[in-house]
Amino acid sequence: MSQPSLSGVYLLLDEQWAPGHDLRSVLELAAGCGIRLFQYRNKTGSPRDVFAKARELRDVAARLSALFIVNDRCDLALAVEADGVHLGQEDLPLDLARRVMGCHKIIGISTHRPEEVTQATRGGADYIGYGPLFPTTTKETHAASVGLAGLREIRSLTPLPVFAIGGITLDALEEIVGSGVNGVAVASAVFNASDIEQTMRDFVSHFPAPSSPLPG
Ligand code: TZP
Ligand code: MG
Repeated sequence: MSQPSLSGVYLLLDEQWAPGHDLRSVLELAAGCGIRLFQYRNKTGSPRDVFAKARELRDVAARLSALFIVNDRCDLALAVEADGVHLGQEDLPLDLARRVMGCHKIIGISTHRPEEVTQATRGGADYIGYGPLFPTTTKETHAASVGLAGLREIRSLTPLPVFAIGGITLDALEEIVGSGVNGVAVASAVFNASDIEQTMRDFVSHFPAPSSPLPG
């Protein structure tokens, strides 16, 4: 199986955004479609409950050699031995998160304005989420949509992998990829699809396959 990297399709796994789906099965199906990067998001469960669910998903991801990131909480990310944590602008500041996570774990951060992209880059993030790209009903956000022009604008501000997020659909994917982003973080376009397997395959097909590991 191809090596995971910080690019391509980043699937957001949140029970509230995936009614009727078993997230472990979705993760397994997604990995079979070529998705190598997953984030578990749970804003409502108790820490113990979130830990138990994250641990199950992390085990599936590890078996499939996919990267597994936990949203919001460094403690839970470490407790489940995730590959990293994804922070928002209101979560632990990057320098403190790095102190908690150590230098080998991945730290991603959501950004909504060019200044936040620059700050995250200087602060030592490993990747950046940028958005909302387009309006979406999945998450209530007060940030204005950045649009394709906004995505192009920040490309030159950071050498870090950038994932566009928010309202991303297959229709717009060619243009989104053309803006220079490294990947897209998605939920509703996958979970609301009538054929989620085909939709995931279609998403993956817009990105180059990660290069194979060197022999030997
Ligand atoms: N931030 C902005 S939109 C979003 C997050 C975490 C969730 C994903 O949005 P969509 O539109 O369901 O792909
Ligand atoms: Mg957060």
